[in-house]
Amino acid sequence: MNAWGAFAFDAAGPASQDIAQITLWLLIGATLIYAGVMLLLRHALRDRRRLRERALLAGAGVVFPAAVLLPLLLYSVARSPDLAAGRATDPLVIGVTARMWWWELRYRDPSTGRVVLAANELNIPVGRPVRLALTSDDVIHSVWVPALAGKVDAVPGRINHLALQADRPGVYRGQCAEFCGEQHARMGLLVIARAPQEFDRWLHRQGAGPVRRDDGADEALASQRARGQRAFLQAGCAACHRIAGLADSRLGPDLTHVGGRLTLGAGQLANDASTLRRWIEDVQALKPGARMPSFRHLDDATLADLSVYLSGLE
Ligand code: HEC
Ligand SMILES: [Cu+2]
Repeated sequence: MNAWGAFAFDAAGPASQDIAQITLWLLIGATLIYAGVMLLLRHALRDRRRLRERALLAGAGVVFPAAVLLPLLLYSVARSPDLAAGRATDPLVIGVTARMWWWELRYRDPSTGRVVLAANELNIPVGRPVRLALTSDDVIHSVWVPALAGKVDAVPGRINHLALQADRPGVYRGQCAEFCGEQHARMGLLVIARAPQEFDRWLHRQGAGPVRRDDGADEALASQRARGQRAFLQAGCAACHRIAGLADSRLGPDLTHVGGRLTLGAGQLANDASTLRRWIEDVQALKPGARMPSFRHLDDATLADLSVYLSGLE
């Protein structure tokens, strides 16, 4: 997990570079202020002389704010507008709806015009400006991907924008940055920056139905998957989840391509058949309070069928 970029000063895109620069200048300003205060303190302690009132008034009231605070204020105000909306005229717009405690993502596939749903892992093309259109379905959340951009709130009933761009391929760790309840700390967001053609292929694949992993002629596996699919419907998973062509609820993350994600539970667990099984069996132990019940009453065989079926959806 440490390979994920998550450090604000290791900026991987223009917005985070802007922020790193602003931070640097504010830090230099703050250091100057600190040094000035320490000099004054020394002066007061060592020489035991009081500053003359006039000097203090002129210095602290006029010279200091004009020379230090005003430039810093103007500088940071002048650079801020670009950060929210971005400079790009034709960004890739991605809808992001924050939920307790995961993210629903909406793309539009330009080749078909269709809306493509995804969850928790924000795939973007390298080098292209992206604009997130952020909202929330319950309480206020906030998106922060330190290596790529600043922080913007997701507020119910509003759409806020956040410009973000990755100049290097990679996986960047993001996080909900506004306290939103019990599992706020486990509301991660991964940004996966891919080469443009690879991104186009990814988007196209997400828009299509689930693709079963090619297992050749493994009939035992194929029938286990078929049992898993039936169990999905029988156990009531379809009440909350969408799998294209099978189930259509959006109370929980879209599972049409869940097997292709790196993680489960909004960045919490590496995704494989065994973590999937643990998740289904006892999500309340892994992410207490999550808006999904544990399925401890299912027998071992059913849990295995379900997890093999789901991890095969890529
Ligand atoms: C009452 C609604 C509800 C039901 C029923 C439900 N889930 Fe969920 N499920 C959710 C929610 C909400 C989440 C997101 C939890 C979180 O990360 O905070 C989730 C997350 C998941 C995830 C992780 C997805 C990801 O990308 O992180 C999987 C896998 C999953 N559910 C499978 C199932 C299966 C299999 C069943 C049936 C046995 C099921 N769910 C039944 C609501 C539900
Ligand atoms: Cu939160």
